[in-house]
Amino acid sequence: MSTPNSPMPFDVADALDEVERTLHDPRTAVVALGSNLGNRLELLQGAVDALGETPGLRIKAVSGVFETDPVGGPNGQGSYFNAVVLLRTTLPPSSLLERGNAVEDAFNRTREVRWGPRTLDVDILFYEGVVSDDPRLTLPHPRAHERAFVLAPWLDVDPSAQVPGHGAVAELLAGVDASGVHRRPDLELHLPQ
Ligand code: A4P
Ligand code: MG
Repeated sequence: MSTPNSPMPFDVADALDEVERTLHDPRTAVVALGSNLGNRLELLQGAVDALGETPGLRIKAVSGVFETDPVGGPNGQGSYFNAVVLLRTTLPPSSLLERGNAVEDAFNRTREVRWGPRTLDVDILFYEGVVSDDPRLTLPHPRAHERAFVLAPWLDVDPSAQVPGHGAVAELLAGVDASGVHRRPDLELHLPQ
């Protein structure tokens, strides 16, 4: 039994608190999807469905589909389809990242060239209450605040969204060049069945 004079070791108590907290207190998270190889719309819908099947994760809303000029990477890449998903989850951030990587792998994502063409990219933009500069999982995503291909679908799915440390998504989007980002009103993603 722990008394004020014989507390549990600090790190164990902290870890238990963390598990307890996430199990009972779902958090909002925001995930970006991108694809510029293969059937881009089917790939994005497949990612939404696969995320939606994850235990401890519920998708609340999905943005419109945006067709976007590639930023960075080799010349001659095709345009991307980008979208953003708003979700609630009891998974801690590290498990959400693992799940995102597993969904990428399920759609044959390979990683030969940084910023090169990809069937599917799943990035965590935001996880409620967590700021981290760990390179394995940086939160908020380190480039989200400067990228129109992320900010435009993020604003679409959550007009009041904020990027911690950077400000409102609406204001950030107004300050970047969005000329290569076009909403495709003829296309849409649906919530998982
Ligand atoms: N990582 C760290 N923080 C995060 C996070 N918040 N979410 C680590 C996801 N992953 C995070 O990612 C590399 C490493 O980042 C992972 O091991 C993970 O632990 P990756 O997906 O393997 O590689 P990547 O996607 O090529 O690199 P990166 O740095 O994620 O690239 P970006 O910044 O995502 O850019 N142009 C358009 N129009 N649309 C796009 O979607 N995407 C990119 C990729 C470039 N240009 C684009 C688009
Ligand atoms: Mg990525």
